[in-house]
Amino acid sequence: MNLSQALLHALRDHGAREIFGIPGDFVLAFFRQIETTGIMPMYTLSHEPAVGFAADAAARYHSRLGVAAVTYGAGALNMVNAVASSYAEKVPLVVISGAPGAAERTSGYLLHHQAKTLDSQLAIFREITCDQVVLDDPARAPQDLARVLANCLAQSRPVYIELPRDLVNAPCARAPRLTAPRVNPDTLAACAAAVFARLSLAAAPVLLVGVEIRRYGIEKKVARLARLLNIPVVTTFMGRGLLADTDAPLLGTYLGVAGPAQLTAAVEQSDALLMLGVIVSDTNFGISGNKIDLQRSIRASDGAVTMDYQVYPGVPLEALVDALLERGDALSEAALQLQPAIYPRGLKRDAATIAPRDIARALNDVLALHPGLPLAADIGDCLFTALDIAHTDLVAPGYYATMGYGVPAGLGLQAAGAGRPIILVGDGAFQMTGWELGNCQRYGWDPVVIVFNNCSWEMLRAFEPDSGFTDLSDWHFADMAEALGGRGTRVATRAQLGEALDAALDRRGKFELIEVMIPRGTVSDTLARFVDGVRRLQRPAPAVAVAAPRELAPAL
Ligand code: TPW
Ligand code: MG
Repeated sequence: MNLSQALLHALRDHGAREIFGIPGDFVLAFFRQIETTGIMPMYTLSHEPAVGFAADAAARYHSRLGVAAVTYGAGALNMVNAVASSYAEKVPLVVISGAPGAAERTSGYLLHHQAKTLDSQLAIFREITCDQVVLDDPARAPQDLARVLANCLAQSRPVYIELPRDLVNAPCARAPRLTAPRVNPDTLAACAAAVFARLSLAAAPVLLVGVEIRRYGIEKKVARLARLLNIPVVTTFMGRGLLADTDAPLLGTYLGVAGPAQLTAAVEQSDALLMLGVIVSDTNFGISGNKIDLQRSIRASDGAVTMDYQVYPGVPLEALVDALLERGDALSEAALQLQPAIYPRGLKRDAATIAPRDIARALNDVLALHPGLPLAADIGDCLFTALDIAHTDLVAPGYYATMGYGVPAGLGLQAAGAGRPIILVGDGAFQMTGWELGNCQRYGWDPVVIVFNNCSWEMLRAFEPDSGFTDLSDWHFADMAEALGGRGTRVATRAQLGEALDAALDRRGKFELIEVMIPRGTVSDTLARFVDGVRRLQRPAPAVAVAAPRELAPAL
């Protein structure tokens, strides 16, 4: 086999099932190999940020490698923000970039797409990936590929693979699969015993779950553990959508002062908060009014467990969960009796204007009829609205918070076989990547896209109410749908919204764009509480009270 086939087989052997990309001359020969070998299907999009977002969403949904293939310089550097987002949110994304061949490197010319030096791109990607390889030696390539892909999966972070274009067809052996390092059984046993002891001494243990439980494919095990221990489960903001199709005793999502008071109190007052796979970010914890004492929590993430000023290194999340399940011990204390969140249904189909909470109600009606539809959300009030939608799979940039994610992520979900997605996106974010919907016609994708059109960067207006710079004009997005191969409907009343959703879900084969007109200043209840909470936390604290540290105040 040749080097590009070795690469494609290695990707497949490590779990990848599709490639997203945009070609360019430095990567043409590789794209030809992708097409002729048929080892995996390839989907091309229009702009590299979307390639990264689509591959990221496919990886998140299936807990497997996502692959983004681009050309050198103009292509790869266009994808930096998407890869940074995957790095921050722990997504195993493989970036493959074409590159100049050896003879070109020494030609004496500056090469097109070259920024500073020929290795500037590698240096930039070093900062936002957990491992890198330049495949400039076909003899070493199999081992290097095995290492890089194993690290991508083990650390659940992006990796960077550079493929010089003169070596695409060079003979190369198949890459091996490395075996995972053994977990030290003594460390694991001591750790599991300590965690269990700590939980059994607690009066009010709570299990807080984060995205790592999805990344490592252990949601079912975590649900079993929660039932065995009989402790209530809460997701972080970033972890919204986790455990959606399990019977874990799920209460809802922790959002500090912006969340339901009872749930916030349960998390903040817990004397044993077991945090499994949680990213300790400002969006997850910055709006904690009664700041959680992280030192008193039990944290398992990034391959280690930390509690009571002790660190148990080399204990992956799954190993800890397995060990606790194997003990098979339940906690003796009765579990906290808390009500799970209730998600309102029954859209009022009248002539009133539409508020974000009406969209949540309408989508809860849809999900009751079509359970399991996955959601892809952008950042903006659409993501806060998603918190009022019943638990279902959700991909969203809840921590890194990049705009432009929603539409391409939805396309990535459908390409990867997740079913027909519902995409939630604001008008500002839609201006960034909405055009990507034009690619649906080529592949038969038919997402339902809900554009929250408030003619505004409303989330910013919420923080800066008197600003003029947050005004956007009315772009009439529904009118563009047909030209892009879809169907568009613009709605301004609740009755129209209900009808448009019914019709969109009845039809298949083309994307459906529902442009929901929302009066400026009308935001979801959660965003209103969030803004209010951030304002309160940012006010100087009275001398005796303990305030959230400045760096934890969210700035989306
Ligand atoms: C790539 C900063 C965060 S939220 C927001 C901006 C500009 C406004 C979003 O407007 P939209 O939604 O989509 O109309 P809504 O509900 O607020 O009206 N550039 C990038 N990412 C981020 N997060 C920003 C800027 C931002
Ligand atoms: Mg907007």
